[in-house]
Amino acid sequence: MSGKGDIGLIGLAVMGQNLILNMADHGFTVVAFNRSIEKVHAFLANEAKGKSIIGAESIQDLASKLKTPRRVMLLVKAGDAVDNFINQLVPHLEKGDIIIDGGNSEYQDSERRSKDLAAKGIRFVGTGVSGGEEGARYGPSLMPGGNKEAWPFIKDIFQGIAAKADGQPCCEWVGNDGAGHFVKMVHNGIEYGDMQLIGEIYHLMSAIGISQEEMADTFTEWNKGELDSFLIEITRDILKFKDTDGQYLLQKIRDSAGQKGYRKVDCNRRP
Ligand code: 2AM
Repeated sequence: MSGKGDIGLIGLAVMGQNLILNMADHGFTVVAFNRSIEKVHAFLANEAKGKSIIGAESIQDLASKLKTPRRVMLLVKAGDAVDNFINQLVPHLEKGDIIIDGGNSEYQDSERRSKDLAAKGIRFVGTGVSGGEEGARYGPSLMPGGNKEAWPFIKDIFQGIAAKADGQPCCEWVGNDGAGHFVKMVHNGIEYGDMQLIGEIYHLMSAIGISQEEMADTFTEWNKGELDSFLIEITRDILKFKDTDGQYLLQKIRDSAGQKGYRKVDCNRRP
């Protein structure tokens, strides 16, 4: 493909791949790179085939294939991997170029990176991304913050690919330095509070002998009114879901969970 890329994206796990495909669907040319290069080749040969997506063989190659000011987005594991890629990128960037971290970084890390990079003339953006794999592919909620000088250069891409609510993009600049990841943390806190409430309601309903069928009916009703939301909706569907033997699946799932990315999620069926 001729012409330079609008944005580079590093990290071809499912979130990264889906964001790239979403950007390509919205008319942007994306340069893709990953630590294990075979993922770049596999992506180009499959999901990215025929789309405005270019592969890069190295960080230097990625930088050389981008329009300036360069925009490079990271979708890699939070922590050292982000710092490693930033360190590798900086020698190949120029003043005014933009590094965007779209991973689940701690906001204090984003504050540090924003300040360190500003001292080098590089504009840093730390952005919350919400909506999971489906959201990344067809419309995430985006919470960008960091060096505001970067915003005019990324606004079209970000608001273009974001989910729309009543025609408005679910994406606005949220503030300086670590603000994007801070807002994402608060967003997650609200979500986990909501999940806790749903868990306690399920526990209470079970304790007073309400059948699973009646619970599903109650959640169905709740989802039609003021409580209409994704979490109430999926709880309704989970309550209704039956295994191949006709029994409710929920009762067969062990009541324990681990943390994604650190420990395998432990919600296997009971033996
Ligand atoms: P990989 O495919 O080479 O493992 C999610 O795990 C994404 O983060 C993947 O693209 C993965 O690259 C990348 N990643 C995880 N840890 C990394 C590290 N220490 N350095 C670079 N990339 C890393």
